[in-house]
Amino acid sequence: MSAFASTIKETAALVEDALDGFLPTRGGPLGRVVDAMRWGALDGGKRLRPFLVIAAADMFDCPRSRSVRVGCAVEMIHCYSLIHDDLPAMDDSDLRRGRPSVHKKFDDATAILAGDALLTQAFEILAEKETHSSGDVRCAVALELSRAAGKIGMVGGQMIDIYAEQKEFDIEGIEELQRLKTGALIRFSAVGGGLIGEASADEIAALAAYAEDLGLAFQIVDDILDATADAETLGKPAGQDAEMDKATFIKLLGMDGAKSKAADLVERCKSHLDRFGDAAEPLKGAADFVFERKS
Ligand code: GRG
Repeated sequence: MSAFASTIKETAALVEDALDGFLPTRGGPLGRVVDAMRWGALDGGKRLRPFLVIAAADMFDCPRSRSVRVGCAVEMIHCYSLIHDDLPAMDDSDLRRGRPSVHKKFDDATAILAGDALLTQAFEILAEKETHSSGDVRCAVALELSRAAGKIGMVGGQMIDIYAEQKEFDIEGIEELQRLKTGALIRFSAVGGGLIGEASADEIAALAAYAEDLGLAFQIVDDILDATADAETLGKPAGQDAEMDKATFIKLLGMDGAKSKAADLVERCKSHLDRFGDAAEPLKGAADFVFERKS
């Protein structure tokens, strides 16, 4: 296993334990929503966003007891978005992370409530004193996450995406959509790690620049993986027929163009961290991981 793979595994285990503790099982109707939250949030996923929070916070010697909580908050928001995205009214997916999606395992109403409860619990965790002794720091993190998750962030991006199915996108349009839909939470993760570690404004700006390029690279790689999977299903070369009704980087740039843009973004995102020296190696490793990932 590469050094980076064992580092992300180690932080994922910390996050898994903390999420498990935040979602204690119980009986009755309340137990049903908690079971659905657990199904949607535990035991799966790469935990990339919490990794970014923890690795960014580590650079400023922030105690893990704090950064893991911020990592759990952003992972809860991410899992809520996946649960809602899988619903019949949105992407209508039966599977998530290799097993039945929450509405398939439970039902639509339970999936909606489980997503809502993960969303609200994320902010409960951030507001609690254990996250930071300073109310100002807790508030700054919560403000940043609410903006990243809401109408000027992920929800706004999802809205544009849903209503854009028939629209022609140019490269600026698709970059703007993805900056909101997937980029905003990735940006939050690095910036939130800086905030909880009490980084300076300049340091936060460098983390934001890193994460903005990383978020775009992440989405381009996601499009490449989707197009490759579609092509395998259709038995055609990747990029020729992949989801041509939907705006993707592959449609606009071609497979080779998309790969080269992702590679350039990954190199550029790492350069924003040069000022941090060796302390930034885990975040630079995350960028390579995003580029090389297979799922
Ligand atoms: C429903 C409000 C609302 C928003 C949904 C992000 C999103 C918005 C929907 C997800 C659709 C999707 C699959 C987008 C592609 C990029 C993406 C977010 C992939 C999943 O993230 P990973 O690869 O997943 O980090 P894991 O399972 O590893 O956590």
